[in-house]
Amino acid sequence: MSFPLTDATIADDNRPRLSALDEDYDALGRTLARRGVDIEALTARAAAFRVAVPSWGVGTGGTRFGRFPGPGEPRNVFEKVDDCAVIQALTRVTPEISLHIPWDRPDDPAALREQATARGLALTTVNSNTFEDQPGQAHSYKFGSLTHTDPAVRAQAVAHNLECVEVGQALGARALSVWIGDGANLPGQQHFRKSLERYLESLRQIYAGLPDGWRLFIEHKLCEPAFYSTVLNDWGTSYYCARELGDRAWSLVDLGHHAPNTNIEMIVARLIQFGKLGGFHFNDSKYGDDDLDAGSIKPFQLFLVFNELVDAELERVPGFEPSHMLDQSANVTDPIESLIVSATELVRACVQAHLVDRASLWEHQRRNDAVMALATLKAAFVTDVSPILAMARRRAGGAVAPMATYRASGYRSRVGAARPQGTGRGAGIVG
Ligand code: PSV
Ligand code: MN
Repeated sequence: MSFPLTDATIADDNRPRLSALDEDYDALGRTLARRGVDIEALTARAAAFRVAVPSWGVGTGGTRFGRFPGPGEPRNVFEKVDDCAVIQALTRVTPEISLHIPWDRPDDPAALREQATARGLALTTVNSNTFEDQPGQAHSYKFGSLTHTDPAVRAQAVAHNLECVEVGQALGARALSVWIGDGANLPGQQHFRKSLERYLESLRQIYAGLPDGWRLFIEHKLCEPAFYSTVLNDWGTSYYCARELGDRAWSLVDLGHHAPNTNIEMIVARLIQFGKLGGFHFNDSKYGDDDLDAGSIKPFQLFLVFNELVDAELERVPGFEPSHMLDQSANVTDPIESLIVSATELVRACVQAHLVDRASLWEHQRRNDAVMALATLKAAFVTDVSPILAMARRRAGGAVAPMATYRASGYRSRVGAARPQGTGRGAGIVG
């Protein structure tokens, strides 16, 4: 199937929207100038924003009650790369993919890398999977993987992670992301301290196998699939482990992995301050690890997270270089559309955070003027920066109106016809 979203087709679709965009952009530029803000600097920041798309996000996700795949689900990693390329062609902020092994284990890594490169994409992070059993594996992960009581199971899980690194090297990746489902379902099932010791012992072996220039991300999660306790349950434990492991180990914050109402922006600030914020899995949630589109439920929280990130960026905090990744599951939407929306919402939050008048904010903080401090944040948050996002995309060759251009391209119905289903495994997160 030929790739329908070329620079030329996107430019054609942009054309009738350009004069309105110019008008809106100029009007916003004048408004911002009155606030002492240079719109061009914000547009440049929007254009420089990057977030990696999860290979597993382009398939329909599911819950334990079922999965309802849509037409044209990618049947293999090559088709996933094609779908990711559509998101990048339209948004121009997603030139990276994070992969999940074994879901995406390529028979021919060189061919996969070549295809990604041809589409202008890089395969930057590999995620290991010891949270489910694979056909033919010697030991089960039912009672844990890297922290299992049986050393043979731990050795198998360590070996899998090292294999992920090997595959990642062939693909040009530079980071291994480790999330384990290990934990307990009932009080008394697991010895808290011993299981964490086993976690560290296993991770030290993985850390020792990291190639030069690689980073190790460890991802905490308070529950699920273990519903009483998990081994790497929170950011404090993650920070402790990352510090124990060494300079190349970092904490990864998945927004959905916290109890409802947790102050995630403060966790982000703490990890920045302690020099261990490695990156994010962005998504949104109402109740648990809902994996909803970024910014769909708590856009103000997303803005506040970016407020911390931008604050650190502007202050040039040493070693501050967090990886942005999406990790979401589309159950009822076209996954490509959801990922486009999420990527856009991240850029929006980033640009809005750059609009915060920091000198005023600090002054209000110094004077303990809580009302004005919040008002300063809100002034940035309520500014509609859509023309900046659209202008940044247009100048980079992307779509002024990505969703409209995507729908007009007919991509979904084309892949629906070109990818008969029924073979291979589904592409989305399993329920
Ligand atoms: C676990 O809930 C998680 O957030 C981890 O990042 C996994 O790798 C991913 O979801 C996919 O299931
Ligand atoms: Mn995650």
